[in-house]
Amino acid sequence: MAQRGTLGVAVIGTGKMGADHVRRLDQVTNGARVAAVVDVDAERVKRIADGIEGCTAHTDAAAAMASDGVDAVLIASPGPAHEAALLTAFEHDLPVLCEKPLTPGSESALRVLEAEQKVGHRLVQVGFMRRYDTEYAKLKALLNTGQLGRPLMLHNRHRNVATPPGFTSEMLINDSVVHEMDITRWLLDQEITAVTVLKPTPSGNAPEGLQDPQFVVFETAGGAIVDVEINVNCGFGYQVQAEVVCERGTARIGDGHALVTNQAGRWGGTIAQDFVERFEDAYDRQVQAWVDATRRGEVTGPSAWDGYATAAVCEAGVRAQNEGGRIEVELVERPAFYS
Ligand code: NAD
Ligand code: ISE
Repeated sequence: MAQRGTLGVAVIGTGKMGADHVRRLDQVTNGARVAAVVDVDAERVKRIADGIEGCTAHTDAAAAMASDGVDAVLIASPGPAHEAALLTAFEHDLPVLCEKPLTPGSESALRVLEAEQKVGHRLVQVGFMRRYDTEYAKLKALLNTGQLGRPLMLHNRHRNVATPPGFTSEMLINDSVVHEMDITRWLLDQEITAVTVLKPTPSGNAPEGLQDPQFVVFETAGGAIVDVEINVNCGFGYQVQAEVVCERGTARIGDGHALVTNQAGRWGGTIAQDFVERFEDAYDRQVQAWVDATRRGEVTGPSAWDGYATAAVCEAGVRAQNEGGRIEVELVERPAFYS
């Protein structure tokens, strides 16, 4: 299909991620412009709009989506606000890039799936941006060749420097491990069937009452075992690492060896300090791929089904965290619409 003109994007939510996406769409991405910005914080949204030619400021997402020049929507508001914004976008038949989570629970995610199916064609890409990270993409391509054989195990480490105020033990699953849920399903091309959460004595770095770190184990439909160290007050840096152990070999990413220095009797490098730095390239590639596909009239990338499936795994994960033991994931049958 022929490329359409410059894509006018409404960005909903202009906090840490939203402001970064506004900058990206304005300065990095080809073929797009920020047509409107939305935030419940009126001063913040006006300040951001004022910096971009032709961009309008709104405190109401519906008004922004109805405004002139808006062809697509990027949702970067907090998870609980996603469902309403998605349903409004569907009313206007607007393609959407929705930051993870699609919605914070499987019931609300199912409502989104039903609404998208009623529109009759796909509109949603979910912001599981790790799929666009160069290293993860290489790992996926290698697994797809089959040369390593069947994946048996996947080890993941997910470390953050420190948690923001209000970060809860459930958020280690819902906000952080949700990325490993998506990457496991994508790399192994299998659904996750059960979750177990083990809880070491909390780190002295963790705020009072926060169960951090946690050790999460997934079982998959094909019999692979996946573990995740989630450790969000490690203090030293932002690290995301993965090692797949297959029948005929292993493959590992995320060691951060892009630049190694030798100096004064020591060797080493630096560690990224947050996701915006570690995954800058992945966010850029994700948004460019979304803009390109949208201008071609296509929807690609992680779908609303991926958003629903991860929400269901999150629910099992939070139950495993609270109740202990192994909790099976409950998934509805995948509609043909998402095959
Ligand atoms: P944030 O708190 O920094 O920003 C959220 C912004 O949304 C705030 O400015 C707030 O005023 C605004 N807001 C709140 N309710 C709104 C509503 N109903 N309509 C419009 N604006 C509203 O949060 P954040 O860290 O930027 O996270 C935003 C989203 O991005 C979340 O879904 C989060 O899970 C996701 N996220 C993704 C990644 C990633 O690596 N992909 C990283 C961080 C956050
Ligand atoms: C945050 O919401 C993200 O999505 C980051 O990618 C993740 O590393 C972090 O733990 C989450 O809180």
